Amino acid sequence: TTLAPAHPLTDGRTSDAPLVQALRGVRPSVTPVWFMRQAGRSLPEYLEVRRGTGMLEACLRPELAAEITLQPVRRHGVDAAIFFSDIVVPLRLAGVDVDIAPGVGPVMDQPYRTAADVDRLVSRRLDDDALEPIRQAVALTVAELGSTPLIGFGGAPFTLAAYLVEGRPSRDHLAARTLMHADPETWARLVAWTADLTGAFLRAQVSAGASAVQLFDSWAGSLSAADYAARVAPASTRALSHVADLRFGPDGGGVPAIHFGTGTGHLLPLMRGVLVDAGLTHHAVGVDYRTPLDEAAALLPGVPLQGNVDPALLAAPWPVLEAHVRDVLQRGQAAPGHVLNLGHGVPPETDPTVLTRVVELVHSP
Ligand code: 1CP
Repeated sequence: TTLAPAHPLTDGRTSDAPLVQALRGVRPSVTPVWFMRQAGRSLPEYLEVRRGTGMLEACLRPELAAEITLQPVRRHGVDAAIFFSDIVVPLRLAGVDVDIAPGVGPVMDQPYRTAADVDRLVSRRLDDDALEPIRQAVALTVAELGSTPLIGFGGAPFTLAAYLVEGRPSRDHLAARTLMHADPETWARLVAWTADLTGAFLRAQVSAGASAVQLFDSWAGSLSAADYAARVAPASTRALSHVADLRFGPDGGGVPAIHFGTGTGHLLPLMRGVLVDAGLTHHAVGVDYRTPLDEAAALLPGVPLQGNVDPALLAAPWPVLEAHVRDVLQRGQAAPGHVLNLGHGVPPETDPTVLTRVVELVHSP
């Protein structure tokens, strides 16, 4: 499917943007930088527009979602916008009773743990029509962004399944990891279903104008490499396959993709394999702060990397943070392309002027 000429990767708006170049393995003149969770509670302008509106409700109001997506781009001058939404939005659009509780995160009406629970869940379908607010929000955002690319995203099947099986945020995802072994067949049906849901969510964002995608497998680090390879990677490949046939521009390249998790030092080659198996040739692996980028580059020869400033250092004195950012930039030279980011999301109490200063440093080191 070659996308309409109006797509930003096709009409030239974002095809040479530093982020897109870095994800293609080319070193742009400046290192691109954006921050996971750059929208949200660190910004007073976010708290202002969110007042009185629930998280999921905000995600489903296109003008509001577009405005929140644009706020950190205007303020910090980052090289990419990340779509304001949540990994559980497609669950809600498929009719699952999920809410995002303030200060907690995604909470289900019940944990989905037995074969019967999973049967009921996977009988739900996500109608293409239900994705209309997502497409509208993306289109409104992209119309304002000009040459700054929008990154679309989705939750990886394991991370989504962890919330569904646990019913709420958990530390070690014990119930999910138990189900994977106690009833592998039910597990496989669950992650195939979450893969298709995230795949449809990603496809809606890319077809409406997103110039890259990021698959968040935030909790994959709790898995052994053997479990990840056997029980999770095939579903993640399935999720990303939903966007692999979308082609852009004269060279007909696929959408650039980033695969991110935390605590995944032992999984990096497998996570890269998911991108390759999905057929996404332009890609990067996201690395959290535990694995230095030069070590990640040695594990992933020839692969662009994203990361990995330690979010804890955002609250340290500037000279400490500055030295750390310079060290990350230096180690990032070991990869063919580097997108500077945090090792995980912006902590809500972060002083936003510090983020702006990091962007300035990365652009003029
Ligand atoms: O009311 C609020 O402000 C709620 C806080 C909030 C926000 C701003 C949540 C609840 N989600 C979001 C937006 C969000 N979620 C974004 C878009 C904006 C941006 O990055 O600037 C993205 C990419 C996500 C993705 C997301 N949601 C992930 C993957 C990224 C990560 O942080 O690992 C995960 C795990 C979630 C679940 C979730 N949603 C919200 C919370 C607090 C959580 C985590 C809960 C937990 O600890 O398990």
